Amino acid sequence: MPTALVTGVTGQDGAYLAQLLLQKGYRVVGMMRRSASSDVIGERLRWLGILDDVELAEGNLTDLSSLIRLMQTYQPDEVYNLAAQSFVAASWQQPLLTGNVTGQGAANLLEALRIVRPEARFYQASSSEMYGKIQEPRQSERTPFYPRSPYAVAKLYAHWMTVNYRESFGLHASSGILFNHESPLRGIEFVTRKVTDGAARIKLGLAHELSLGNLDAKRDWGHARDYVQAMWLMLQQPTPDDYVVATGRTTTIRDMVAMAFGHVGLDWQAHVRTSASLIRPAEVDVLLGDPAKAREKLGWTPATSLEDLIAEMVEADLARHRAKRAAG
Ligand code: NDP
Ligand code: GDR
Repeated sequence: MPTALVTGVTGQDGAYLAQLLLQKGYRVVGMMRRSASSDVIGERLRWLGILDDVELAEGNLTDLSSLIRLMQTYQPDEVYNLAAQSFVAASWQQPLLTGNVTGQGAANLLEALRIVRPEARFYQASSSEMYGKIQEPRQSERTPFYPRSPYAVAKLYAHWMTVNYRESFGLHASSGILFNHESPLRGIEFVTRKVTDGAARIKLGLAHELSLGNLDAKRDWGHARDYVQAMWLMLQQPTPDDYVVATGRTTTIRDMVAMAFGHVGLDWQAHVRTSASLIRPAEVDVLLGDPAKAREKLGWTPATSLEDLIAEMVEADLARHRAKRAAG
């Protein structure tokens, strides 16, 4: 039974990846940071019904010794680095922490791997945010990067460290440049979930309006459940490489909002207002990925349309609020 070590296992992707790896017969060790609220940690794993199947082990990307200890204890065959301060907007409020966790943290993990477990295969969660100020209308593995936030700058460092450790030390280290992917397990601060939760609350009479920022930005959105498959496929290849993972379709925030509100029969314009406080200091205006390489080399294609994704998220939020209401 192969062993996988997943950092960020309590996050959206960590939960779906753990589920996929368990289905494939892996022993899954999930790294989580210590929290004073340990009773609520693992909610996403519980939602997927796999909390008891994942071995949770404490560690922190900023603490190299904890990473070395995890490598020594579990001797993983595959290491997936999903942990990060992942909210772009927060990265302007906490730029140094974002650099320490999202950037340096990945380097710490690569070091632990190189020192203790160089034969293990490594996945780095790179991001389409690295493209930032767009240089080409469709972004592929060959498109130049131009990061537009402290988060994206940190991700770029982690990305190049992954490439560098592959080239310097011959590690089987791959980087997935993933475009936005969402699900009912998406954090509530990200725009899709904020919108599906808002639409559900307004539909149920729990709220009247929703404040959003820039409605003109465009994103290439897919389903997290589909995207974790690509992560796993990358580590099954004989040689490590970098891959764009995207749907190849881009949609404005405005049209996504209309989709979510339309799903519950509401006119979004009657409920959504824009707030200057939610506009970012620098914006990534449009992202549109070209997943041709992932399709050709990994045989990966996205299975879920944006319409189905948004419908699934709205339904999950309706169900959550109804359950809360029923529980009093
Ligand atoms: P989430 O924000 O849902 O999860 C982030 C995870 O990182 C959480 O488990 C969090 O733990 C953990 N974490 C944060 N800081 C530390 C730390 N110092 N040490 C250990 N763990 C820590 O992100 P997603 O699941 O959406 O994304 C997974 C990865 O993919 C991230 O690296 C993200 O930047 C990247 N990415 C995501 C995309 C997306 O669209 N979702 C697209 C491209 C890249 P806790 O629960 O304690 O907060
Ligand atoms: P993003 O996702 O920054 O692309 O990063 P997010 O959902 O936060 O923003 C997407 C776009 O929506 C606009 N927007 C708003 N965003 C939020 N969060 N809240 C709002 O009220 C709002 N109104 C408009 C934003 O300005 C932006 O243009 C996500 C994260 O998962 C990263 O970790 C990951 O690397 C990238 O996707 C790919």
